[in-house]
Amino acid sequence: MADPWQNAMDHAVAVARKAGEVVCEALRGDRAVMTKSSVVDLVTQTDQKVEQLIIHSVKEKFPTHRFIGEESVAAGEPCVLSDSPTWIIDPIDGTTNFVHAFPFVAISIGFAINKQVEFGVVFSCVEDKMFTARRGKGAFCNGEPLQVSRQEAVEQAMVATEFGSNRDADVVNKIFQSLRNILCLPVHGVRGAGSAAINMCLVASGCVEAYYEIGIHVWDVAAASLIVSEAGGVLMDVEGGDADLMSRRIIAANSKTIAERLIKAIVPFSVPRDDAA
Ligand code: LIP
Repeated sequence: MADPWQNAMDHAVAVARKAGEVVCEALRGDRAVMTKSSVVDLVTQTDQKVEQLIIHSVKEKFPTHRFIGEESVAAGEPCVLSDSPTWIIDPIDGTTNFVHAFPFVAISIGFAINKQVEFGVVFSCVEDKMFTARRGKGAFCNGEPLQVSRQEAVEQAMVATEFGSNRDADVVNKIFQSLRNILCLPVHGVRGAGSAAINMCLVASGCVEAYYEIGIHVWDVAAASLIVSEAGGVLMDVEGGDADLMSRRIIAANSKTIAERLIKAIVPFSVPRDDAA
């Protein structure tokens, strides 16, 4: 039977590529910076322009579909994941990288029905890497199949994480306690690309065994969550149990063994959910 969402996925890939051209062009010019929830939570006109470009283009083809977009939510739109077909968009994942021309930025487009991600597209535009996954059909980078690492020994693992944009001293202490615990397991190394979506694609590609972060949003991880699971990885909450895309906490790993070992080392802290009223 023909895939009912193939058209939508092809459209997501095409619009992500177009958005990537806009982002790469903007990287060559001036980038005026504005702030959102804190002085280190950055946004630029390019984030807003690219989100509008994607939403307008999708609306023309799929007028009844819904959207959760990072910049639309920042502008006051509700962040609700219903059972209806919903496009979950981060126009620039890695905005701080973008501001500094640190070359890891991605356009992230996830598509969910009945709260389940059906396809995910992450375009790391400076690297020119198009990551895609369709539920049940595998994950790919520029058309090549992806497979997570088979390493099960945490002492030989590479772990990715980020510091996020919360500078509350108690939160920063907990982030450093987790890092200390993980470094002392020990692990081979800790890295961070500056973009949740790219970090998760690194898990899917087998370059790092795991990525975790508390404080991310549904638009950072929706598309990449399917890319990880279709590459054979697992998604969990940082305190164990199933991952919840709206909870703002995630661990994506090559295996349950690695995820559970890291969960024991992570010091959790609470953040308001994306769908908190
Ligand atoms: C970013 C995430 C990153 C996190 C940042 C921010 P944005 O997304 O990709 O993992 O540490 O605080 O949330 O804001 O660039 O789309």
